[in-house]
Amino acid sequence: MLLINIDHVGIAVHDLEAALAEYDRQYRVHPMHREVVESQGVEEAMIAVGGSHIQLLAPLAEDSPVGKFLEKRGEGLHHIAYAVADIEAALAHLRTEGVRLIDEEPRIGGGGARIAFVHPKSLAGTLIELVESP
Ligand code: MC0
Repeated sequence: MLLINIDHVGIAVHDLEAALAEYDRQYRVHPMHREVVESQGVEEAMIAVGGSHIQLLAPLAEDSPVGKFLEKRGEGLHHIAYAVADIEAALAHLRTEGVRLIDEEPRIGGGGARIAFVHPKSLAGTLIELVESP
């Protein structure tokens, strides 16, 4: 199991345009990539910061994961995504350690990356995403 780096930090927002305008106004940064990921019920915008990214996430529907999160907790830190070289090996390792996986198998996320989520109840109340870049 090797965490290569922090691929991105996901932040849930109600309004993507408004959040991007604030990032521009306050930090003078712009998204390098925007994408609707229907399978996850989100529109995402990726902002490059150093060697990593901030991922702003707006829900496509109220009953999506980010929609439910916003309703319960409001805007804020949603997940941390770690880059891994071999996502199947990483999931196998976590399974061996008895960690509660949300995704037993990788699925396709933004940018065509293979991703899998680990339940926030497994570690310090933090939703973790594993990312194997294409
Ligand atoms: C929920 N909980 C969280 C949380 N979401 N804790 C920390 N961080 C989060 N993001 C907590 C709740 O407060 C609650 O705790 C407990 O987990 C159960 O939550 P729930 O509201 O009942 O919701 P569930 O169980 O229906 O779903 C939560 C779960 C879900 C994390 C399993 O959101 C999920 O499957 N997430 C993975 C997919 C996802 O988030 N996709 C959107 C990003 P208490 O203590 O009240 O019981 S997609 C993405 O990021 C993509 C496109 C990409 O990077 O490529």
